[in-house]
This record gives sequence, structure tokens and C-alpha cells, in this order.
Amino acid sequence: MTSLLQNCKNALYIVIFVLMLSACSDTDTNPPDGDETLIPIPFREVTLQDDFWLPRLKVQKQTLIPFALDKTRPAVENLKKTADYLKGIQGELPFPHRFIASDLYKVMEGAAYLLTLEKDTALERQMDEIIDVIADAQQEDGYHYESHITGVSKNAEHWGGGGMGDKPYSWVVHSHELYDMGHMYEGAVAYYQATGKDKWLNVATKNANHIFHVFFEGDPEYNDGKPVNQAPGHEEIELALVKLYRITGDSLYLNLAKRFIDIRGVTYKPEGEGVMAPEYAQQHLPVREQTKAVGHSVRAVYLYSGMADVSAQTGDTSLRPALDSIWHNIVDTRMHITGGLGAIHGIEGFGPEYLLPNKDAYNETCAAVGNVFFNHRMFLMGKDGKYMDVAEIALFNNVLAGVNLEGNKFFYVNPLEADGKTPFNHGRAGRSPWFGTACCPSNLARLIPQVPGLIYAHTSDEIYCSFYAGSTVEIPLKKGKIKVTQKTNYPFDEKIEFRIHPEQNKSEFTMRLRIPTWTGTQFVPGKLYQYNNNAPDRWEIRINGKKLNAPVKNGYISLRRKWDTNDKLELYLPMPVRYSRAIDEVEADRGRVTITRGPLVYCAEAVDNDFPVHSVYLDDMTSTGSIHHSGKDLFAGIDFIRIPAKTAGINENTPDKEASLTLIPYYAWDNRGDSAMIVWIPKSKLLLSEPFLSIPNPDSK
Ligand code: FUB
Ligand code: ZN
Repeated sequence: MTSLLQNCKNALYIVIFVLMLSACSDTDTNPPDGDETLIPIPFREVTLQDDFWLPRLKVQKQTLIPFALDKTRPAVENLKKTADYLKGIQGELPFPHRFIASDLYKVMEGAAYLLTLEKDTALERQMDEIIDVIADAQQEDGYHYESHITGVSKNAEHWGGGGMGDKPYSWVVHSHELYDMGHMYEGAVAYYQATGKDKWLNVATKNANHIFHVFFEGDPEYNDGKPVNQAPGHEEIELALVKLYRITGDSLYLNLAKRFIDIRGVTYKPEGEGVMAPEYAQQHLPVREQTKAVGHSVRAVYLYSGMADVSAQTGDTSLRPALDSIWHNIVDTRMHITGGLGAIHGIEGFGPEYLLPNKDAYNETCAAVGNVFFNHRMFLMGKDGKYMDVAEIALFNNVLAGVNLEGNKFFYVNPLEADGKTPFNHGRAGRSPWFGTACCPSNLARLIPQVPGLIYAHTSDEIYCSFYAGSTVEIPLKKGKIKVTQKTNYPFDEKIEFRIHPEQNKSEFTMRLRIPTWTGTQFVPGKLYQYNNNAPDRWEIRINGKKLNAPVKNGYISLRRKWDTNDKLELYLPMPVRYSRAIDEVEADRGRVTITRGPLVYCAEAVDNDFPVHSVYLDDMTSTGSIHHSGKDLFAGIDFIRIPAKTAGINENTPDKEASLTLIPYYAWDNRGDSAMIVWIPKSKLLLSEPFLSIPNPDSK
């Protein structure tokens, strides 16, 4: 009875408190949702002023892009030889390759984004020279593919009947002709946006017109005049065609994207195993009947991104149930805690549900890049923060791990555990300066400059802020432009301060701010991972110093009011050290925990610890740990974590010892030489694996 009375009293206090809060505020924290489409604010309209992304953009400009342009010179050479061949100039022919040009196009896309941000005459000249070559390597009818134009495909020794077939569009399942063109369209659109020059864009549209004609109308020069009517084995062109449509306004390109999506798994199904399995390139079923993420994971996420684009652009809602179901299947059963996708090396793809190995994870950098693309598109369609939660985790953890802090060494494969000796990254036990197949570095070249484009989206009178980074932007609402500045040291800083400057004072509109899943009971959406410990504090929001109690709906808090110039919004997202466990179905993580802080997954790397990191176990998960801002040089600004742990003795005669385990953000590992690393740390010494126990720590401090 007493406790009943007490409960009633408590409830009354809460009601009074909430009423008081709303009475003292002129902010409506529960405005209705509009049904207008969300418009993203492109990266070029957001000025970064932060210590996390801006330095990365500088690395991109000073190192990654020049380095990658140099590494992709063989692709330019191949195109030159093709151009010479078309001009009738006798000479060396290109070497056969299915998609080397696509890597160049992606690097050029990244370079174009840099040109959008800052004029650079030398870079622009270099791009123009390459674009001349690309244009010259196009056949009169629009076809573009070095190996078939010059006939070198006939001599190619690849698996699968030549890997690209012996003539155009004769082996669409593996040739990558359409994949290459997709990347070319994306590069051409980016360059047109950056410079207004349309030479490359004209190459792209000419090629897209040709593809429409050959694939869906028929051309006597191809496939005996019959329409090819087959979807590409490697998706990519679908989402690129939507970009081409958006920039040209020509609906042919949108129709073409939709047709490729509609015929997937309908007009052609490979019959075989491995890379010829129907699931490998998501051709096992018509896309609307697909419910699970299967096969090659880069192909998959590019397909899902294209489906989301087509659905958003055409209003075809019939694609959405499949997208929802696939999204759930990924986050509930097939995603590593870093946002990485891909468990199986042989197919570079998804394994069975819950197969999420650590040492043997594939987690291709491109798949994580695609995971960001897919989730950003799902957010724009669904206005739900859960998608941006996944995009954020994939970006800060798996994507950023893909490149070293200097910008010139890369991971293709991103395991969650390594011994510092066994090769895992296409022949290396650590980062590589480049790869024969350079899809991953080139994807980093183009994704990083686009990151500011994840921050804001809007309708006519709502601003969604989904991503936190020090920046300034002007957002065009119906009632005028709203300047928004953000000050924060996110992802290490718990505070984000916004200043709002409407063009006209007392402008009424809604600000929506994402409250990340990681502030609650789990690190990332889905059923796979749960925190072991609770956060001592809850997130908070203040307007002009006044605390508000705003409900979270679809991952956002909503603040509707008449905004005045310099109104201050302070968001506090507490970032204690959290311990996560995986559900029991994930065998690789049984009895283990991962340490995270904010949106960052942490790992223990040999170089920071005086004992083998594989001899560590954590039998106490209550420690709040300590945060160290001691990083120097490349590590300046990166917070380390220290937590109490135990190290197991090397044999029964050596006792276990108390230890202080140093952890760094997973994205920063392997920047000080190749060393042992672990993300999922055992809770008991029984799980320590023998071979690892004996690994010495050569570089420990
Ligand atoms: O096939 C083109 C790219 O190369 C894929 O997306 C990557 O997985 C790699 O195989
Ligand atoms: Zn890749």
C-alpha cells in the first residue's frame, strides 16, 4: 500500500515536472510529422569547421587523391591505347581487365568533389586531359569498354569463360561493362557539377542512350539484333542512372534504371555455384520478392541503394517491403558491430545468418561504403534515424578503418581480430599501398568528401540534423534561409552546440535532431548487439540554456518554435565507456565483449600494451574506464580508453595479473606497423586461444 501511494506520488511529480517544463517553454516538442519528401543538403553547401573531418579532407586533397590518380595511371594508359586503336593508330593494345577503368572513374569522382570545394587549376587540367582520353576511347555508337573494343578480351585468361566474354554484352553476368559505366556516370555528373563542363557528361549520356537501345530495343550490331534484356552481374549502373536523370532531367535514364531493377532475377538467372550461384549477384528472385541480404555484399548494397533511389524518384512503393525486409535481415543477422558486411572471402559476401567471424571476417571496405549509401537513402525515404544510426556506425568504424591516417595505405578486408603476422588483406598482414583490384581505395577517394552531405536534410519547414560535425550551412526553408552552425568535437565530444540564424526573426519551423541508438540500450539498431552496462546519464537538450523534455520519435527529437537569431541549442549525448555483447547465435562472439564509446568501436592493439592483447580477458564490466587525450602527431585528437583487465599467465605456473588495457578507435588501428589487434575480448580466460597467447609484443611501449 505504501509503495502504491509512493508510486502515485512519483507519477504526480513527473506529470507536474513535465507540465512545468512545457509551461516555461515556447517550444512545441511534439509537432506533427509532415509527409513532404526530404531534400538532402549536398556536401558542397556545408562548410566544415571541425577537427575530425576537415583534417581528413586535407589528407584527401594533399595525399589520397594525388596518390590514387598516380596509382590509376595504368587505367588511363589502357584508355589511351583504346583511343589510339579507334583512331586507327597502330600500337600496343590495352591489357585485358574487366573493371580497371572503374577505379579511375571513382578517383576522378572524388577529385571532382574536391574541385567543387576549392578551385585547383592544376587538378582541373589533369582531369580535363584524362576526360579527353575517356571521350576518345568511346565508340561512335556510344559503346565504351577497352577490352572488347580492342578485342583483347578474346585472349583474356579469366575464370568463367573469359571473364568478360569475347564480344560486347556476351557475358553480362561477369563482364562489368555496365558496372564500369555506372562509375563513369557518377564521375561525369560530379565533374559537371564541379566545373559546369559537359564533355564527360556527354560521353556518359551517349553511352546510356546506347545501352537503353541495345538492351531494350535491339541493335543489329549487338546480340544478333535482339534486345539483350539482362541485368548487370555487378550492380552500380542503377543508382548512377538515377544521378544521370537528376542532372539531365531526361526520364530515359530513370526508366533505364527501373528496367534494370525490374528484370533482375526475371529475365536471367545464373545456374551454378560460387560466383555463378543465382544468389551471388542477387539474381535468385525478382527484387520485390527478395527478403534477405545474400551474395556478394558490394553488389548487394549497390543494388539496394539503386532500388531506394528508383523507389524515391518514381514513387514506386512496391520496392519498399523488400528494402525494409532486407534492411532488417542485415541489422538483425548479418552485420558486424563495426557496420561491416561480408563473412565469406570466396564470394566477398554475406554468409549464413549469424555467421560473423572476427579473424576471418571479410568486411570489404566497399561494402561498408555501400552500407552508408544504402542507409542514407533509406533515411531520406523513411525519415527514420535508425538508418542514419547504421550509416554512422559503418562510416566511423569500418569505412574509416579502410584508410590509414596518412591517406596512402588501405584495407580491402577489415577483420575484427588479427595476429600481426597472418595475411588477411589480399596477401598482407596489414595495410597495403594499393591493390590489383583497387575498388576500395577508390571508394574512399569519393566517399569522404561527401560526408558533409550526411548532416542535413529538410522539407519546406523542417530541418533534420542527422550527423554531428562542426560546420556552417544555410538551409532554404519556405519562410527564408536558415543559417545553422554546429560547434562540436564529435565523435569524441559529448556536446554539440547549434546556433540558429533565421533570415527573419520569429521564423516558425521545426528542428529535428537525431538521438543515436548508441545513447540507449544498444550500440546499433538491430537484434545482434546489446550493451552490458547502463549509461549513468541520459541525453539532454537545452534551448537558450533551458532544459527541455522532448520525446524521441523515429530517432529524432523535434523542436518547433519561432526561432530568433542566435538562438542556442545544446545537445548533450553522454559517451561513457560501454560494453556490448552479441546475441548467443553469433558463435564467434560468445562469451566476449566489445568496448565502444559514442559511435566508435574500440580495439586493443599490441603496440599500446605491454602484454599480448590476446592474453587479456575482462571479468569486470562495471568499470567506467578512463579517457586519455594523449595522442600525438597523427594520433593527436584521438581519444584512447583504458580499462582494468586481467592477463592470463602463459602457463599454470604463471599467475594471472591485473592489467590496464589500452584501447584505440578501431578505425585507427594498423597505423603504427602491423600488430596484433582484438575487438571482441573474452570475458573469461577459458576463451583465450592458445596460439595467440604466445604472440610477443615487439613494439610495446
Ligand atoms: O568487381 C568489382 C569490385 O571488385 C567489387 O565490388 C569488389 O568486391 C571487388 O571484387
Ligand atoms: Zn572494394
